[in-house]
Amino acid sequence: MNPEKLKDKFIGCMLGTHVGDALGMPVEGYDCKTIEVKYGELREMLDARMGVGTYTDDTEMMIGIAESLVECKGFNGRDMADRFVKLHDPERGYGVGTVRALSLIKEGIDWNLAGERVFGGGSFGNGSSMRIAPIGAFYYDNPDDLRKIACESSNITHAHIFGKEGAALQAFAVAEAINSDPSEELDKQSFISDLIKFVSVDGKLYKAKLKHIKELLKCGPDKAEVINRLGNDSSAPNSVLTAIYSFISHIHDFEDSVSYAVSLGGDTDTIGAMTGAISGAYHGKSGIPQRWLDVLENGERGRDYIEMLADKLYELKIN
Ligand code: AR6
Ligand code: MG
Repeated sequence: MNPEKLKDKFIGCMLGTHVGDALGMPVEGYDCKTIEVKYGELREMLDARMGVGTYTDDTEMMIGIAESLVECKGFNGRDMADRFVKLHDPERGYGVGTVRALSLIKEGIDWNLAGERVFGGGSFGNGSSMRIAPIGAFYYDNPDDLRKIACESSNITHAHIFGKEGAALQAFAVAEAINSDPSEELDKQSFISDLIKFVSVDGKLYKAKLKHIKELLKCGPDKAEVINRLGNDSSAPNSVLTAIYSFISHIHDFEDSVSYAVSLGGDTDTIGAMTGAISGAYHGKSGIPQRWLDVLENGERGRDYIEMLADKLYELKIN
């Protein structure tokens, strides 16, 4: 692939996470109908919580993953866990399971053992899938390593098999989007078939829902049908597939895909973030609307910092 295009895609999946997170955050927890009545199609960043364009735990934890990969020149679980703890800002709205895992790590429990203690056997929340974009990018050309590292990174906070499988599938969707050329017509059915092949024997639920996506693509369903079949809550099995569908059903336009994802309601910041990661990996930063990039928070660890991290990750990958 053309190096400039590849770099654009590395940056796109990480800024895409930030954009989707920031677009979805103000309507988190709203249902689909309420969003439609209040905002119609949500295409502008609203002012809420910490301000217009600010991110939540999704992007904060993604920054932790990217920093760790760059600093350690690859995966280092101890370092990644410590970064999650160091970056944790309670104002950003973390899930209860993740807060529990991070406090166990802070207390000195081994980084590889804390996750299992959450919810007695591990969380299957979408918290380890929402942050995974840098792993999808860094291992975009090696599905075996991608699966292994996605699962190990998930294990820090989300040790349940559905948590790990969700993280691996979301990372693989990012990787496949990087590998696809947006100037050529994408075969949507075979894109989903490749994801089905990637899912492990433990991920039957994910395989079944990917098959639903194949059917939904044929009939152009209404939003209620999509929510009913794929879900829109904060568990990984009820949100990763929703993001994949939002991307693939609006493949030609980054803005359409993320706006659609958020319009489904429920866990809007995270479904927006995961859709933004895949769509940003496909179209690159150049496919993200400038008016959205312009309003992203840009402090010490904001938009420019995320782009710089993506750039470093790309340099590490190609050298
Ligand atoms: N048993 C029962 N419920 C579970 C289990 C389980 N083993 N695992 C997860 N849940 P959590 P996250 C449910 O708390 O994944 C933020 O707003 C349970 O209802 O581990 O980091 C982000 O932006 C639990 O509260 O946190 C995302 O939107 C929920 O899944 C979201 O939270 C989430 O799992 C990510 O949360
Ligand atoms: Mg969030």
